[in-house]
Amino acid sequence: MTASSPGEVKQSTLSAYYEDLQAYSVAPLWTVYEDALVSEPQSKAVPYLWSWKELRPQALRAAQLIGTDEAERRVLMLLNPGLKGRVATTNSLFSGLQIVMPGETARAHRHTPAAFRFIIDSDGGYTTVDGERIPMHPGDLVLTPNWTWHDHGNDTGNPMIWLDGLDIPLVQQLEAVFFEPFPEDVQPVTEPADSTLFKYGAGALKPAWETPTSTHSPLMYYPWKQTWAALQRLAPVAEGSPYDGVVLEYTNPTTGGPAFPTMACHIQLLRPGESTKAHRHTASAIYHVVEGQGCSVVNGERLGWEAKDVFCVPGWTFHEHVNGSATEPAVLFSFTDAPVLQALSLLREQPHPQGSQA
Ligand code: 1HN
Repeated sequence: MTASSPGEVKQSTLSAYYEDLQAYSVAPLWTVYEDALVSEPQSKAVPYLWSWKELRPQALRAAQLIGTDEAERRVLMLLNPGLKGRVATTNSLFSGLQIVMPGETARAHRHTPAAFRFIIDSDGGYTTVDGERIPMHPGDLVLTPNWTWHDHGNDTGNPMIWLDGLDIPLVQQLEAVFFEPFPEDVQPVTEPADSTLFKYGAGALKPAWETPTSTHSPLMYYPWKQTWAALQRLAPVAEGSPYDGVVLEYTNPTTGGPAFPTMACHIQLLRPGESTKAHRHTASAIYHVVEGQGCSVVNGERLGWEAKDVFCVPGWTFHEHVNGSATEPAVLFSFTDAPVLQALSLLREQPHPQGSQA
């Protein structure tokens, strides 16, 4: 038998001590200190792209297999491969593809996670939000903020598919999820058509007789017609952002701030042949390709995209965008958790030291 060295004796004494501590629900900080206080964020989420060509048939298949009478929401969740076991597309954001077939409704409910729909395929159909029936055409953005009643319906002859965006991973982490079904399947329509659009969607003009007090946008509907017109007007004349091209934020018209206290939504146009510089920020982002083709380089990885694909950029990962066409624009819709980080003084941004990734 060989005698234990002083080092070995110390190790086994420490191990025994650490084991004893477990009985008190206590652990030594010094063994995990470097894991807790990293020099900079290292997201477990990975850059990833979900292909529309692959997923559209799977959404249609879901519609054959299960009805909206059985599934509260028929959504294909876009789950980040780096976040196994979580309902999350990035650490704090969720996205999914929802399908509603002709004649179907998705019953009314409300929840504390905030949500929006960005419409991909539809001939119409609607979401009713707190009594207002909002139309859903491709490119439209419809908000269903924290605790607003919402149900969806397809009164057209063709399937509707849209991108759902929610802050549910964040709200879950905060243990603040509440959910309530509406007493009936469909909520009554009590508001005139386009009521929030007429009140709050008139550009620089807003009602002077009242000030909405909610922390989210009082405007529930951002029609594609207006979004597209704004991009078209600006693209030929604007300088744009070095990182995002001609990028516009969907704002809360009463504050000029983000649409939700937890999520900001943007639309950006990359002009023909445009490629952006690379930067990174602590906010994570999910992108949907409205039109065009190209690629984004995320953490050195090339994500090639075409119309209707979805991809994610985890927080603090360098990213840049390339329009792959020399003649056509590329248009990306995106959402981030920047408002949360901003509110907590945790939003940091850094340009890539070389301008772009090799
Ligand atoms: C939800 O309630 C909807 O209301 C969509 O349409 C997607 C994803 C996770 C949890 C709840 C909806 C959802 C969701």
